[in-house]
This record gives sequence, C-alpha cells and structure tokens, in this order.
Amino acid sequence: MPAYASAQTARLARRNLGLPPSPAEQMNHRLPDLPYEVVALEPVIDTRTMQLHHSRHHAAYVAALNDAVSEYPQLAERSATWLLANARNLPDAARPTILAAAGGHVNHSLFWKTMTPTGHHEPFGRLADAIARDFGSFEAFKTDFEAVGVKLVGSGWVWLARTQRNGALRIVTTRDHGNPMSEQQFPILLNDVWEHAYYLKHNNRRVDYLREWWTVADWDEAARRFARSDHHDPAEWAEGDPLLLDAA
Ligand code: MN3
Repeated sequence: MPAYASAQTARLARRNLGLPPSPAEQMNHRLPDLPYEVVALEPVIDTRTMQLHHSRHHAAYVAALNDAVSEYPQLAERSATWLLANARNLPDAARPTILAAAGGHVNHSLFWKTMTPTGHHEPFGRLADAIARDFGSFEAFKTDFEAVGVKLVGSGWVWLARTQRNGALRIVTTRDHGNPMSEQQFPILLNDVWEHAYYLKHNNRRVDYLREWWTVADWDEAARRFARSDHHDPAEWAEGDPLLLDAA
C-alpha cells in the first residue's frame, strides 16, 4: 500500500473518532475573507450566490488543497501560487488533484479582489493605454472578453492576462481551474464562468452575467497587478505576494 494511502487512512480514522488533527494535518491554506460584505455587489452578484460561492465552493477548494498536500511534507510550507507555478515539481500521483485544488483556491482569491462596489469600473492610466494599443479600445476589449466567455464550453475562467515574453495583453480562457501563471502569463483581470457563479440569478444566460459584471470590475486592482507585472516573474509570486493573494 503506498504511503499516502496509509496516511489518508490514519487521518480518516482520527476524524471518525472525533480526534483533533495531528500536527502533520494542520491546515496551511485558509479561506480568505471577502473584501466586502456579501451584499456589496448586489444586484450584479446576488447575495445568495455570493454566500454559496465563497463559503461553500471556495471553502471546498481550500479543504481539498489541504487534503491533497497533507501526504507530502515537502509541500507543507508551499503557497498555493507556488504549487501552480511549479507543476513539474509536484508528485506525479497527486499533480492533477493538487493543481485543481490550488487553482480553485488561487483563482477565487484573485476573483474576489477583482470586484468592488466602489472605485474605478473602467481602466485608467497605463493600463488603459495598453488596452487601447492591444485591443483597439476599451469597448472592443469588453466585446471580445464577453464573446470569449460566452464561447467557453463547460466550466472555466476568462482572463485579461499579460504575457511575460513581450508584455502584450491577451484575452485567454482556462478550463476548469487553470491559471495563466502556468503559461508564464500574469493575471490582470478575471471572471468566473462556472455556472455556480451566475446560475441562480441568470440561469443559462451567461452573456447577461458577463455584460453586467463590468459594473463591479475593479480596475484599481487590475492597475496594481499590471504595475506589478512590469518587473516580476510569475514564479516570484510563488512565495506569496500580499498585493495579489492575501490568503493563497
Ligand atoms: Mn467559482
């Protein structure tokens, strides 16, 4: 029996007996608080969706990540962003599970901070200039972003990302909980197009969600990420960057 299986058996046994976790089972990854009240993004993001999305869906990814890394002491101190940026260094047997959970945790941590009830809801400054350069205009960018989000089949994310190679902005999608950091691209802005993000309010009309979402998009945060991406390799985020990921 592989070591990880016996460790998992032992952990489940402790759980079933009502015993506290052993020191090796301490939870390293934690659910971050929302940066606003659950009602703050009404009516664009309804309160029930926000509650479930944060306290159930995101919490489940955090729990799954703690569970997945618990068998590997060498990963115990690694941040979720490090795990994403260093996929090749993960144990083969656990790689898909760890990446899915770490992506779910990191992406949602980024996502909450990509929205705000206040502040700039349109780009400004250098980022606005870069969007005009790479997409023609902000309006053209929004149209493209919505179209790409609508076309994504199944569950995933749509991103405004900056390529490390030449600094250009691109709209990219990732399946499930993929993250552009794995492709040497910096996340600038992202929207969650899993059905759990919009189904209670919009049902099957993902396009309505994508169109309304601009009124809560946080371009102050996007500008901070854009400035950060000038000088930092995505892998450097691995050890934790409070600007980007308070909890991941
Ligand atoms: Mn989600």
